[in-house]
Amino acid sequence: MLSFSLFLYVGSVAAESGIDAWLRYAPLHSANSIPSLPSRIVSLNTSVNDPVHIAGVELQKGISGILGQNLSITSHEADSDSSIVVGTLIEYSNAYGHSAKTPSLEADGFWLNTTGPTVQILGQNERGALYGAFEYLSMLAQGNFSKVAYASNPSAPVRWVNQWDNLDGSIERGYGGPSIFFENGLVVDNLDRASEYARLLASIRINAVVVNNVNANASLLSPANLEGLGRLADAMRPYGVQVGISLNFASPAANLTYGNLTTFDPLDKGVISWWSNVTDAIYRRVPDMAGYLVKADSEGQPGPLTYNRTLAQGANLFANALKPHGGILMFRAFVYNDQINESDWKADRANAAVDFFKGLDGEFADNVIVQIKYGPIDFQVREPTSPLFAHLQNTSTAIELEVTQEYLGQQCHLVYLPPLWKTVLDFDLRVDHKPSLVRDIITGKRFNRPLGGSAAVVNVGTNQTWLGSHLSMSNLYAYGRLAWNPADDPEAMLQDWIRLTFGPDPTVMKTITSLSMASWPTYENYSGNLGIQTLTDILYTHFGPNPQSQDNNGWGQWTRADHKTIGMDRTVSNGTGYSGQYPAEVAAMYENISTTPDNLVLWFHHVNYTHKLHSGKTVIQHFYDAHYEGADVAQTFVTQWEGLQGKIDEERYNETLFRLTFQAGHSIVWRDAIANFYHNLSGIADAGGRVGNHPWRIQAESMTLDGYVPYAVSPFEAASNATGIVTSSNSTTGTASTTLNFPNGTYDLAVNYFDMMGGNSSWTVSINNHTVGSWLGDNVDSGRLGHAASVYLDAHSATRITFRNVTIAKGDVLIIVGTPDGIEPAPLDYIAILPKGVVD
Ligand code: GCW
Repeated sequence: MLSFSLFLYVGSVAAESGIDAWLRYAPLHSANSIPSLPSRIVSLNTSVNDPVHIAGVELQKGISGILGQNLSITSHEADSDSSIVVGTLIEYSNAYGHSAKTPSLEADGFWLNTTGPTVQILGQNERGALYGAFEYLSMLAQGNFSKVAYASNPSAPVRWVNQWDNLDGSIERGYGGPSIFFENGLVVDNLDRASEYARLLASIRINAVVVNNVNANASLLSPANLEGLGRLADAMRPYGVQVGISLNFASPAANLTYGNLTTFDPLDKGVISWWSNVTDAIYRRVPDMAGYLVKADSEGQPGPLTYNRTLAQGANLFANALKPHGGILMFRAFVYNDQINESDWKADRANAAVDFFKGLDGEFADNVIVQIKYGPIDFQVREPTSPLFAHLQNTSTAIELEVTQEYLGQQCHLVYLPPLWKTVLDFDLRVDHKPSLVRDIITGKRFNRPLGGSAAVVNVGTNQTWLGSHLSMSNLYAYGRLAWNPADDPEAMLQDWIRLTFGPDPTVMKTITSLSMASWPTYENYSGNLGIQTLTDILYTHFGPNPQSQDNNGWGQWTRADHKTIGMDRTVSNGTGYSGQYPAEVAAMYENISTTPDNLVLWFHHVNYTHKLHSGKTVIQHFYDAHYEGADVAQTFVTQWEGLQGKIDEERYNETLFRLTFQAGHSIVWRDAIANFYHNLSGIADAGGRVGNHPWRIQAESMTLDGYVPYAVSPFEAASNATGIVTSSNSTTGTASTTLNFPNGTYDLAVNYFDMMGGNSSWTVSINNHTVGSWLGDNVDSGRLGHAASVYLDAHSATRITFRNVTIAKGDVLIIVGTPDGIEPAPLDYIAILPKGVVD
């Protein structure tokens, strides 16, 4: 027995690519406490594409992996042996001649009973049976053999994910590689990854995937693509995952062979019949298509407003075509004018959704769901709850979340999102002075709506890790859990995910819990504070810092920062009136600065940098302190992770260490950029004396340069001292040297360089002709970091590499030799010689 468990243990630290995510079915270590399980699986449906059959196969596979027991699958109870019975309630009563005693189950719900010799896993439908099987396997995989008997029902019928996949195979805001669905304008031939994705999604009870980008290409409706969609739907159907598609509103007039009208007016008879024909054609190939998702009149997408029709008239066009087939129309509330004028004090993009939709409540067909982003702007690090949730009382709604970390570090920064999502799901809008939690609104409970639920933009790609980062998968896992039960606890969900993904080791559990739970507050600290938004570059990559990109353009993600003041005045009394979009109690809280929480003060109020927060700090000092604290904590993520060496397989250990190390360096880029920007703008010194003060740095431009020339970086705050160095041509090597004047000792040597798209420069750093290290600037070109890349020296390309424990003596000569490649001129910013414990 002992050698057996040892064998299991060794097996569990073998290299893992991440492809199995939380469905690894890794062998349990503590084989001695495992009670005996039933000896067979009774699967009440044997047709290979039925979720019940899949459930049986999954149980067999899982139990073999987790417990090393090989169970047979039969179609019905052969003798009186104990078994694991899986099927629908109806299949059960047909097979046994009596109905199972279960509490009432809703569509997709299941009953799990492990109390008797026979384990019952019974679904209200096929999908429910599969969900129950995954639930049981999740228990076993976590070493939980307790006797349970309970029913689990979904909070809402719509538990969808959206993929922003383009037909050419790229993914808008995707950081895990190209599409698993499309390439070269068509659905891919090999749909294995699509099936595997469906399996993952089924295990977290997601029931539909919208497979293409909301910025939709009309050629998705070509005959070849309809055939492809059919294959996609066939690949996912066994897992109970339905396919949905995003539509381009102007498709009927698209200049394509099958779009042959001159109008896309939603009230035009030709347009109406065009859509109903197309819809019928799709349902002939995909009889269970979930429905459509439509982004209209937003960010250049066509919509009904072109013809002075309302958004409801636009939505109902599709809803009516879908109705006979039982499909749902998800209509996005993300409608706004992206050319508003900042010189108008009352202009406010945040007002748009309520302005556009409020008057339409009740005008949408009953199979329409309005899909509302959690906040009024766009997936920022913190936003107040979208007030639209309070206004649509006769319309079904769903919340839209983003698992893909568009504004939140693009999977290169660890951000566990459920605590952020919970600020919205658990928010009480106090409609009519009654409890009105967002989670009760979207599930239909608060306003008695038959439909509703959740959608999350996920954007997995062909990367073996799915999202590009192992740790980011906790967000997908927890999204599914919250879609099923939005009252679930973020930390508890996380810990289930950790046990399933990395095993039960208590240190692993403790460390990943601590990193993940600290991650969102940390990212908020070094990105955008007090409700000012993420402060990333909204005009380019959405990745690194660029606070000035928020203002002086029509996108309306303004901060209104000048040399004395900052923040959007969204009050009714003096501002944009946005706070008045909330029901009275909430409106009153936000209208008044004394009752507005600090973490949203700049969202609602325009104040001096010296304004005192409830915390007692000034706004500007809070900015400085938060940024330093955030970057400090991000450094500890690396050292905490290093405590897990040997406790996690090397592959996932190293890949995660690489990302956390990148994050630690980039958090300093963020810290410095934001702190310097506002320091420069306000002229107010940091009471801590840190901003602009870097005693351990040597600026590259102040070294002795040969073949390197100084380069003024834009925006200025993206480089230390606003300046970097680049080789004087793209083909000549450069040398930067300096004599070190630090006390003798052991230091960490950090080098800040720029890793641009379009070249893989190389560098070697040496001290007294002794090489300390060499590296290649290939993180972005190789795709190792999947974030949106930059072709400039800026805060997106700014990267740090650290060599630890370098012995340095006064008078040592440090030389960096840089060799350019492609368009990348071996750019450098500075070096830092860091004594133990110093972060700079
Ligand atoms: O967050 C923004 C993104 C766009 C996206 C848009 C949307 C698909 O920057 O890339 O477009 O929102 O949600 O429609």
